[in-house]
Amino acid sequence: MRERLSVESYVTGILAGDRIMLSRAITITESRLPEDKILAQTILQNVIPKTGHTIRIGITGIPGVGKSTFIEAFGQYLTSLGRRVAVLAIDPSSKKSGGSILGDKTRMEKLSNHSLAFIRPSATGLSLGGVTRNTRETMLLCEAAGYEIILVETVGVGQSETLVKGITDFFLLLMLAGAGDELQGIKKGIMEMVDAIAVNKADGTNENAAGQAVSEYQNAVHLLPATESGYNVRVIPCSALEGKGMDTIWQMVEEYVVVTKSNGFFTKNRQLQNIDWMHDTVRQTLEDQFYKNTAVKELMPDIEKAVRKGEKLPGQAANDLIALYMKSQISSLKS
Ligand SMILES: Nc1nc2c(ncn2[C@@H]2O[C@H](COP(=O)(O)OP(=O)(O)OP(=O)(O)O)[C@@H](O)[C@H]2O)c(=O)[nH]1
Ligand SMILES: [Mg+2]
Repeated sequence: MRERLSVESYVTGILAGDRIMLSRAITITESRLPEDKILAQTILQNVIPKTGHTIRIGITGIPGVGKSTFIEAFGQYLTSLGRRVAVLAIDPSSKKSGGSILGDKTRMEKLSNHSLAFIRPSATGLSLGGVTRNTRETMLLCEAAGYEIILVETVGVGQSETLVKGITDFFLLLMLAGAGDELQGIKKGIMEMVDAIAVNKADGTNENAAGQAVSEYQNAVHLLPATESGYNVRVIPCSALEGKGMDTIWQMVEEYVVVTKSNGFFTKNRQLQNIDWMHDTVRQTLEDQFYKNTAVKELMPDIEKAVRKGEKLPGQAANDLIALYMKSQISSLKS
């Protein structure tokens, strides 16, 4: 294990915008060692006052739609305005591949070398819940280090969209012209979750088709119920490859912030996200403790066997395990 520094060293380093200290602190939040968990919480506690004055943007869309290319282009646009940008990924599928954003660093070559940008590949080998917690903590550390715009790419399909939606302020869906609506998540209700839609690859011979798609999605968006945020979802074309539309998208984000800060939604949404974070942590912690419990681990093979054979109902088996866990907790308190 790498040697750990004092809490002060990390905190001072992060607040001074030291990228190495930031990276090392993120690594500590990713660690599963109990002493690292305590250290990570202490670091976070100390930097919390410096976080939050930021905009968190989630970016989603089917594989190949151009999310990474978009982040490279959008990130460069933002840094050209002098803004500091951090890029993170939610990647529950990275167990095998080792994190696809890592490979993406080549796709984000210019951005990753920019002094105003910080790109962090997602941790590997974590559970879905672990990835979310990690991204939340990484986000706060980046904010404390002075990154004012956080871009979160969803990697992998399914639950990651909901997870990213649950930790960001503004949710952008990238789409393609003529790729089949069902495939792109219209049926999955993603359109109801988004704050803006950008039809990507609006360049070359694809430009007309993209324009057509923009009108179609505009019509589709009008049919959706009014948004809770009070901001009207807009649909625009863009080309991540050519860097087109980046200014319009940033303008939309800024408008969104103005609207939702004045009607109170921005703050309310973040408050709810924090409540969710707390509940997630409770669930996660209890689950971890339960499965690490020695008595539970000892009984597990037998009880699984009984369930497999149909000798015990799953619910009953679960209750037995929980009762055993509680009993061992009580006796450990007494001793
Ligand atoms: N013509 C054109 N090609 C693009 C554009 N944006 C991305 N591409 C290309 O589309 C391919 C996929 O782009 P990525 O940025 O890797 O897409 P992604 O959504 O991050 O993909 P995953 O991370 O695998 O889900 C690459 O070959 C890009 O060069 C664009 O605006 N126009
Ligand atoms: Mg990508």
